[in-house]
Amino acid sequence: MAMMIAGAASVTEQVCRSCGGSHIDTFLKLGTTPLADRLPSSIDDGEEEPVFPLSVAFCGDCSLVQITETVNPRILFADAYPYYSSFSQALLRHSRDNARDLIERRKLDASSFVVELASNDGYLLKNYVEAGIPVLGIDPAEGPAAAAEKIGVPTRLAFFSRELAEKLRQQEMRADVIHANNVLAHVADTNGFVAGIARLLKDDGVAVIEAPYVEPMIDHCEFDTIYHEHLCYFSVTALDKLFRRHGLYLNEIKHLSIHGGSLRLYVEMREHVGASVTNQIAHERARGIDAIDYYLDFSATVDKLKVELSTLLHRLKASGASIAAYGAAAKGATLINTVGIGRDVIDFVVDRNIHKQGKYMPGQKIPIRPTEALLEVQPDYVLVLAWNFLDEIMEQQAEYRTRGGKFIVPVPNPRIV
Ligand code: JHZ
Ligand code: ZN
Repeated sequence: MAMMIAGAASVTEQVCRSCGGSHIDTFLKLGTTPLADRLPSSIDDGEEEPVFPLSVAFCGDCSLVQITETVNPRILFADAYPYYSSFSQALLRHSRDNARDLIERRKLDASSFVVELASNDGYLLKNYVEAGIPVLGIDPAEGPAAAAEKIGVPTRLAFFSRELAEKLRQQEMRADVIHANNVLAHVADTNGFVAGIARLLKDDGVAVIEAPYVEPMIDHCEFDTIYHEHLCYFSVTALDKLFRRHGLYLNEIKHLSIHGGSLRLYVEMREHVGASVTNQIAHERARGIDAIDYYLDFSATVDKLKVELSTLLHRLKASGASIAAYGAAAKGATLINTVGIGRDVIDFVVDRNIHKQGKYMPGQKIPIRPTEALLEVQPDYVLVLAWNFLDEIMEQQAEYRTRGGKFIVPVPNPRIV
């Protein structure tokens, strides 16, 4: 099973990250790409950007979809990690509603304890702090963790693991609620992370976990959400097996529209599996999501999208149009590097995240500017790299559109809106 790597920059896994089985079949190869959240500070800093293979495989034993290369997490997350959750209003609303719902449903108060794994800049836990509920954030990325502390969210600068859970438990810390949003797919030691959750949870506690769902990723050709940070692409079938291995039960799921289609998982020590879970597992079986065949066309679909997008952009460019892009998202790095969209096509990328502005997109080295640049320059088209926040972006850029600007949405099929 996937264990990490003392000094190596990356390792190629030979067995499944979850079950350890050896029946893993690669069904998509995206070549080699640079790291999606490692933004160069200059066009030519004399330093070669490291690239790593990006291939996706299916485990015939436990159904888990996963990439085969594991990049050292210290390289991925600790060093100048630029992702801050709080730059999307939609995400902040989504997180506040989640916290309020749990406070009410679980009757949380000043005697409760809420932990978030990968708490980033405190975007979620701040809602509990405001309600007077004790919290602890755990996150290895220095910048976001410091931002969380600044707004009053106590944060431990660390990777969560089985060992850390053990330490916290020795200090009498056990959680009523453990949040883990968009992190389960990111950890190299999948089993250690889940075992840690089992150790830290109170007997009647609940882990509330969000992760992108593999079904919409395949059905809507969201191949750009594949990058080295995302080691796993979960189905309910694969998740159910993963949790059971550690004495945890996936009792309830909710479907969320965030990030192109995600799942919210309610995981507990006590088994009382609800219809939302059994129905979804039956659905996955009926659609074949638990078998390799479902994934076999994906590579051809991705190739078709790549050609269509590249053709569209080059046609617009040849007609004299100017094109910028919106969102220096990690998924944008996969898109531009696998399709081959460079500075000859895109003049600049805009992003609200001040930690990304002034830097460059990985690989293609397209400059990242503040969003105000769209009205200053008024490019004819804007390729939306953060298409998962399309509604929020369109609303915010109403003036750019009124002046005649148009958006290009890359997935599931390139289209102009
Ligand atoms: P965003 C993130 O991936 C981070 P990314 C992470 N890799 C993960 O697992 C997935 O989510 C699920 C900017 N923006 O969040 C902010 C604006 O400028 O879709 C971001 O830089 N203006 C851990 O990076 C980027 O766009 C806006 O109005 O692919 C969005 O990136 C909004 C809404 C966003 O995902
Ligand atoms: Zn497996």
